[in-house]
Amino acid sequence: MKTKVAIIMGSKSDLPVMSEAEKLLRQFGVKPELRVLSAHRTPLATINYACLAQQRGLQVIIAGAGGAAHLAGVIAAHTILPVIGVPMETHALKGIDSLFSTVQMPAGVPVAAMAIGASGAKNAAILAVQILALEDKKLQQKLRAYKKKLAAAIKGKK
Ligand code: RP5
Repeated sequence: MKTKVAIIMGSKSDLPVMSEAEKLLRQFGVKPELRVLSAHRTPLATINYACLAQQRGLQVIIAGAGGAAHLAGVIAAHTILPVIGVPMETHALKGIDSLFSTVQMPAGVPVAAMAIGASGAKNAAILAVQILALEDKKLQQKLRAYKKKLAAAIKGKK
């Protein structure tokens, strides 16, 4: 089966957080491809990847980056695929820098910005599954089951 979801990240140091997205996607039976691509360190490779993504069969791109986090925006500038941005927590500004860089896209080039860090990575995976589920009844069932599990889990908490 063709890979439909990509998880890209600005540095290998983002992997511990972005692997949360991978784990969750795999729970839904979606196997993503992972790439380390940087908007400022490997700009040409990043643009090339974004330009070819759709013709390679990808349907959603999740992009995680920290600091001046322009990765998701640069990817979104070069593809018509939906791009989900995950702001990494940072040492200097606790991820506020990443959040603002990811969320404040000027009109015309949207990035679906998630929460900072692991919560954002997990939500990015669920949103990607929701996008794929528009045309996939099995994924719709899995999403319903997932929501039921979430509801059951809070009852178990004190
Ligand atoms: C960003 O700079 C990356 O996405 C990462 O979050 C941050 C720090 O990168 P390293 O210095 O750890 O490679 O481009």
